[in-house]
Amino acid sequence: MERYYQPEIETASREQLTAWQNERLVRQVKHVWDNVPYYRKKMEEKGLTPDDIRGVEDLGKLPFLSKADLREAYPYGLLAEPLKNCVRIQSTSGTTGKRVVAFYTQADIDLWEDCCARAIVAAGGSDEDVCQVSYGYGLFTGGPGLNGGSHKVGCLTIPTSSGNTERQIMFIRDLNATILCCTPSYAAYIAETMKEMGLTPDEIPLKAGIFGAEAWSEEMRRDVEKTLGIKAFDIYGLTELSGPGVSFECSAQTGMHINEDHFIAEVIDPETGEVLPDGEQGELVFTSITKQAFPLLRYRTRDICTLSHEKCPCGRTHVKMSKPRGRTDDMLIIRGVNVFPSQVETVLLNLGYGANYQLVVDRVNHTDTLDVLVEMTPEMFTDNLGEVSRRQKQIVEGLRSMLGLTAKVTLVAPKSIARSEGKAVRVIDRRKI
Ligand code: DLL
Repeated sequence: MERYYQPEIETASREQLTAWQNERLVRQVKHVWDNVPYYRKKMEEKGLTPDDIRGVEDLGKLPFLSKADLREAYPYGLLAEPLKNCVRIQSTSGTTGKRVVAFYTQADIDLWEDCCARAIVAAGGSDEDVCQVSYGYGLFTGGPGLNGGSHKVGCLTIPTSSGNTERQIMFIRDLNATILCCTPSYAAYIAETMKEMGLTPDEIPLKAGIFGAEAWSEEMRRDVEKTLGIKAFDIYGLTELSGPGVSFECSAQTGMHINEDHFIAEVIDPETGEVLPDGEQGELVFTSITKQAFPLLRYRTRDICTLSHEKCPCGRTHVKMSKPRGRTDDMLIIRGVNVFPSQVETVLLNLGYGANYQLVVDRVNHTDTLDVLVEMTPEMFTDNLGEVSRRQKQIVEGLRSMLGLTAKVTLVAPKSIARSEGKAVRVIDRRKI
């Protein structure tokens, strides 16, 4: 029997969802117009007033917001509530340029935690469960979001944060954690450490994992499901919209339900801005219709995926997004060919390697080069050069048929690529240095 955290919302009819979206969008546009001069100016430039937006069918008239707008408006330019109404900020890691700082009222935190609670219940969680939150706590939204969701569900929450992997395993075993929340790359690292400690999946009480914050392949899902003896669920979100829980996977594990009572999703052609139909791949754009302090209208995420309104066996009615392949800005263009790290991951896991790899891109004599560093598993580690060369050729072939590109492959010793406790660093692009 499928269980839901908020059944009346999660299984609402399409008519009901549209009615909520119409009413909330109109209210939100007015709230932004009245309180965010930055966005009001953008609307005025398009000759729009709030009266032009009467419902979801008018969404396409509104201007887009991009990361560049967030940088320009930093820190308070997109704030829609007086600071005295705000109770928290969260922030992105900001590897490029200025950080994004998002503001929350107590109501914003509540709706965010509800979204995370929906994800935990969809992964089979209840007040009988022990939920270990091994996402980082602090400015990153992963820890605080799932912590709040776990409380709402009534799970016993273990707020380990990330890092100290042996202690993570000790808590999982001693306190019988049944649900693990962390990035998929950290889940793989925890699984690897358990194996080194001589533990088998049936000696670990976990039954489910809620993994997100970075792109991960279906092959990686199968791998962590096997090595941890769990069912692994994807969860998606971004700081700009609240954090984890914008969408989450259900028992069907075929895409993530977007919480449409709070976020309206569109997929657009990143070049032209044209809205694409279901099934066509493009850039995901979100409009938050219930957030008070930091409401973003038509925010371009740069994440690439497709949408589907097909009926889901779990009974949830909210639209599903496919696993994002990665961001437009993670996409490498190598000798004119588009490459996503997740495609390389698929090839490697299918050949029996773990998810420990790195793409090094450079430019030599005006030509792009791709060197894929691949870690051998301890079982395949050998100093037999013939065997190493056979393996390298096999990977080169696999990459050629997946990417249509010849890459150099370097096999490296087990444990020589740094492990990640948060989001893994998969690409080193020397062309940019
Ligand atoms: O990563 C929020 C989060 C925390 C989501 C924990 C899930 C679990 P940011 O640090 O702002 O927020 O990064 C957001 O990460 O635009 C995507 O590119 C990527 N991302 C997040 N979840 C997924 C996922 C958090 N499930 C950015 N699959 C987003 C692929 C993901 N990419």
